[in-house]
Order: sequence, then structure tokens, then C-alpha cells
Amino acid sequence: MSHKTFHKNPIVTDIYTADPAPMVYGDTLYLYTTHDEDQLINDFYTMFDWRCFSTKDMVNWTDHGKIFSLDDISWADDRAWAPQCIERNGKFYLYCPVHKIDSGMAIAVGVSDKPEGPYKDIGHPLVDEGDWNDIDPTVFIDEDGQAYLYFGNPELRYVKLNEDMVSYEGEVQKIPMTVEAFGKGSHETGTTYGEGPWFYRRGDLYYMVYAAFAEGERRNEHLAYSTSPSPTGPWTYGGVLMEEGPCFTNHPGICDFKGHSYLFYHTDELPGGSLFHRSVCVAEFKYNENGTIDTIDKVDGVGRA
Ligand code: FUB
Repeated sequence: MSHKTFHKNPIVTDIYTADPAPMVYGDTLYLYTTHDEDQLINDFYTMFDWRCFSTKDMVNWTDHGKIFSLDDISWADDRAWAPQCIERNGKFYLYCPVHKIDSGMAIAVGVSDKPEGPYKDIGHPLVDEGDWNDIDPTVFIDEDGQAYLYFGNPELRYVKLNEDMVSYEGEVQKIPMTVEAFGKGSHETGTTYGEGPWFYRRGDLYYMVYAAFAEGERRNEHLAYSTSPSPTGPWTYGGVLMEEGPCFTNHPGICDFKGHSYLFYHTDELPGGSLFHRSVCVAEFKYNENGTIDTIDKVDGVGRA
């Protein structure tokens, strides 16, 4: 029995991990991450597999290792990027952006009977618009049973998933990228919205948290959020959630666990860290009574939940 009462950031110290995506299931928090390889190819993101870690108290973590990889997806050949997992009817669905062979980015789905995998590819892309926008899926099932999959860089797009969680009807929908919705920024749409959306609901308010670019040249990503009275907008810009740091990217993952609210993010603070060698971290935070969230500082770690 461990007596640790505090876990220092980064959460994982033996490999480089990024793009944290928490999922609470039963009494356990599962954390899905990407994996930055030590050895870079072409001095760029070198990422081949997805990892899973779990905890029951935010302090003691179990490493479940590699749970899904490009080797499991016959139609993809590169860029095992930011995933998110969700449970429905006893099955677990892991949504993963990948580079489709001879094409752009597309969204793969791995399915498993257990949160810690292993995951099996459904055999074809779920979303494939033939462009580079289809990255960073975030998935949420609303109270009425409708599941939404948002994704995208530089535009935020979504589909309403069918109950099987691996198909949808109709066209991919585009969210209007307005300054009112996402703040004035320096990304391609003229707003702050960059990538890495994280979609959820709290009470009557829907939240979109994302990696964002402030105004000005060559900014690193900070985290920002928008809220909406409905799952599909209109979105209203809420402000900065975490200031930009020395790492070019950041990526939010938010959940409540055992009475506490947590923001997972990533930095380059492990020894040897860089924009291609990142590490996942976590900070506890509190919502204001009206649902707004104040800017959250990067922290040394969190205490036992
Ligand atoms: O980790 C690869 C990509 O960088 C992710 O998909 C983005 O969110 C950014 O973190």
C-alpha cells in the first residue's frame, strides 16, 4: 500500500507523452495520451502509438502501455495524434487522428471491451474529408443519448454520431469561426481557435476548451474556452484558460473525478523536452458559481483525491 499523497508533474517520466485525454469510468480515471518517440524522423512529430495510464486517487498511476498503434490501422501510415476515449453500452471507443496513406488526415476509431484495450480498428476512417482539417477528435454523449464528435484545425467541425458510435449520417458540419465565438487571435480564421478541442457539458452549459493562438506573430499555443447553451452553438468566447508557455503546443483534457475538477495539459518540462518531446501534466481547478473558469496556472502536481 502506497502512502504517497502528492504526485509531481509530469505524470509520466519514463517516456514522452502528449495530448492528454482523461476518461472516468467507475472508480478509476483513465488517461489516454499520444507518445512522442525519442528519435525524431525529419525533425517533426514522430508518433506511432497511443498509451493509457490509470489511477484511483490521482497519486498512484498504473501504466497500461501501448493500447493502439499505427500497426493496427492498415490504411494509415503516420501521425498517431491526439485521441479521446468514451464508453457506450459496455464498449470503449478510442477516436484517433492519423495520416491516411496517400491522403491527408482522417479520424480512426479503435473499439475495445476494456478501457485499457487493446483496441481494434473498425477498418476504415470514420471521418475523411480528404484534407488536413480532420484532427483532434473530442467526443461527448448528451443526456438525450445523442453523441457528438467535434474536431479540426483550423476550423471546428462536428458530426452527430449514430448510436453505434462508429458511423454518422449526412455532411460534416462547420462551426462559424467568429471572433464572438472564439476571440480575436492569430490563427488562420482570425480567431484564437487552433486545435485540440475538448467538448463537455456541465449543468445547462456546454464547454469547448481548445489550444489557441493569441494575436501577434509566432505565438505558442495557450488554452482558451468558449461556452454555448446548446451542443452545436452559438459559441461565446470565455477567455484564456492557461497562458502560453515555452512549448509550441498545448492540449486540454478536462474531467471531474471524486469531487474535484482537473485540467490535464502538456509541457516540454521533462529533461530532454522540446516541442516534439512533451509530457502530460495535471492541475486541479474550481469553476466560478456562474460557470466561468479563471486562468489556471501550471502547477507542481496534485494531491490525493
Ligand atoms: O500531438 C500532435 C498534435 O500536436 C496534436 O494532434 C495537436 O493537438 C498538437 O498537440
